[in-house]
Parts: sequence; C-alpha cells; structure tokens
Amino acid sequence: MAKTCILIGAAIDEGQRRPGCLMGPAAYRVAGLPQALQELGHGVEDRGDVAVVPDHDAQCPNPAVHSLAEVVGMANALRKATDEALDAGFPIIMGGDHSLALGSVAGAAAHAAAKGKPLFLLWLDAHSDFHTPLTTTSGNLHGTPVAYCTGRDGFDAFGPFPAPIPPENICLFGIRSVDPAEHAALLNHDIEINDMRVLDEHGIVKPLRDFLNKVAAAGGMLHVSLDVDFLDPSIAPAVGTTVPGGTTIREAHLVMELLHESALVTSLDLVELNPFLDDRGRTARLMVDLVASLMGRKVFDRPTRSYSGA
Ligand code: 5AB
Ligand code: MN
Ligand code: MN
Ligand code: MN
Repeated sequence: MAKTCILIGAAIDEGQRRPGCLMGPAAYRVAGLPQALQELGHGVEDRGDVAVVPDHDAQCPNPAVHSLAEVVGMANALRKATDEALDAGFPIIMGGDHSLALGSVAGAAAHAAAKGKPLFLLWLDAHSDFHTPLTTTSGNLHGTPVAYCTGRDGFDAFGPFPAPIPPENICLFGIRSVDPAEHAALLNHDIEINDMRVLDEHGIVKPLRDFLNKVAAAGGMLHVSLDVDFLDPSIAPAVGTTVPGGTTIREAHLVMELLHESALVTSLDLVELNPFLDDRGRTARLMVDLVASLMGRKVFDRPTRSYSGA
C-alpha cells in the first residue's frame, strides 16, 4: 500500500561528543532516500530540518551530562513534528544522533494515546540506551531514550513522557553493549531483550515475528528506531560508537522485509549516521537500501513459485 512518507530532518550531534551526525539528514537526501521511496510508489513530503530552540533553563543534577539545552530543544521540536506528521502519513526522522528519539518516540506516544492505541517500540541497536540522565557516566544523552520511553525518573528537563510505553511493548534487537547501570535497571523491567546471542541461536525470523504478532494482536502502532551501529561496523563504518559483532547486510534486510510484510510500522527513526566517518557514502546508501526494503522493495514485485517451507 502506498504511503505518504514525511521526511523530517533532525540535525543534532550534541547527544554525544563526536561532531558529524548533524550532517546526517543532508547525507540521506544526497544518498537518494526521497527518490528510493518515490520509485516504490510512495508519496514523499520533505518537511526540511526542524528548527530547534535550545532550552537554557533545562537543568540536570548529574554534572557529567552535557548539551542538555540543545537536546531538550530538539526533543520538544521533534515531539510536535512527529505527532503532526503521523496525522498526515508515515514519518521518517532522519538523524542526527539517537538523542532525537527523546522527541520522536514521545510524539508517536502522544499520537497513539490520542487515537486510543497502544504503542510498541522496536529498538534496532548495538546498545540498550537505557541510561537515565542520572545514571549516565559518559554524559551523552543519546544513551538514554529507551529509559525515557518507559517513564523512568531523571528526565525532569524533558517533561513527563506523554504515555509511558509498558516494558512488555518494547523489544531491543541486536544489542551487544550494555553498561552496568543499564544492566541493573534492565533486570527490573520486563523488556524483551533479543541480544546478538539470542539472534545467533534463533536467527532473525522467529524472535521478530513473535514480537510482530504481539503488536498485531494488540492492534498497536509500531515505532522503529534504527541505529546505524545495529549493523556490523565492517559494512557500516559511518558511526561513532562501533561495536563489532553486529548484523550482516542480509540479516538487516531480512528484518526490514519482515517489517514490511507485517504492515505494522507507523513511524521510523534513522539515527547515528556520521557522514564524516563514511567510506564514499556506503553507509548512507546501505541505510537508504534498508529503508527501501522496509517500504516494500523486493526482488520480485509479485509472488513467484518458490520454496513453500512445507
Ligand atoms: B547509542 C554508552 N552506553 O552511555 C553511553 O549509539 C554508549 O545511541 C551509548 O546507542 C550509545 O555512553 C548510544 C557507553
Ligand atoms: Mn542508540
Ligand atoms: Mn497526532
Ligand atoms: Mn547504538
């Protein structure tokens, strides 16, 4: 089914310390994201990069936390932009580092609550991003959005999360790097954690389908947050936080193809692309190809006679 894709640029790199992610939205445009969506028959509306008003009153008791004013400003702007875009179509938020999800998921949650639907969250990432501003030792707020979505304490500067997502509605997928404070907190939350060990043993299909079946049974909306470091650094070098042992090109496409078949995804973040670290645009192009798979690109455009699995 053709969708109206609403592109929203979130040019922020202050959620971590390495400059460059703010060039992400431009790189997605250069790498042909709008054209790839149009070729699949979707409408595309590029709303440009959101304007950010830093919140200079924002405060946090943890002295390690930096750039709070900018990150809160982006979260406020994106919360509104994502909620509004959901009224008109399928928002694709082009990051920007992962701190942008402090706004995009809040917007999706506000929208879902207004529609009386549960929101589910699929987090494709090497990291669990389950710090709060109080527990982070790096002070990098890109490591906190999942905690905010569950309504954990410590996010006063961001305001209350509109409709906290029940931990059972969250699935972390592909993770392989968890800090001690995140580890301790995750043990107290009933989040589905499909780390790389689980995916090695069971593959991609079964764990993802089971989660998607839960979303479908609940009649839920599904926000997908795709961090470039979900991919193995050998195929996706353009990211500041590389962790070896990530997904392969085919595994990542398979995730996207299953998501497309489910027809459940209602909004998408593309985060952590740092074009300055890329190798002749290959990471940006891979991300565009993955979005194309999610939006329906396949080898054949109609069913073929193939192995039935029976
Ligand atoms: B990303 C780390 N846990 O808090 C921290 O890339 C890394 O959005 C966070 O997943 C990585 O600084 C955040 C060590
Ligand atoms: Mn992340
Ligand atoms: Mn809305
Ligand atoms: Mn990550």
